[in-house]
Amino acid sequence: GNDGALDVREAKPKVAQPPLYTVVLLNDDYTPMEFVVHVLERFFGLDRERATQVMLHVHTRGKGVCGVYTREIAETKVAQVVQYSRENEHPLQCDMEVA
Ligand code: TYC
Repeated sequence: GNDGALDVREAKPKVAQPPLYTVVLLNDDYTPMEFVVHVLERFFGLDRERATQVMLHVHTRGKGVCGVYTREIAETKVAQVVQYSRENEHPLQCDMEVA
């Protein structure tokens, strides 16, 4: 402190970090594996190898991470996956959690 004056020597950057959200897929007994792989490629930009890994993780463990995003992007991804799945008559569930 130098008597309340702005002191660049003590100024630390304080940049607000937006809260992040993990978008997850949930397993079910009916959605075809190939459809889940396609969703992971189409909406989350995964290549086929990584999409297959994530799909198999969800299939065996019940839940898996698609990606981590700010709130508005995560909300959009969830809505897109749910709409696309219903259009194709699959019960696939997608949700978001605070990261
Ligand atoms: N369990 C599904 C099946 O056996 C495959 C599946 C994987 C479904 C991941 C949903 O999020 C999911 N056809």
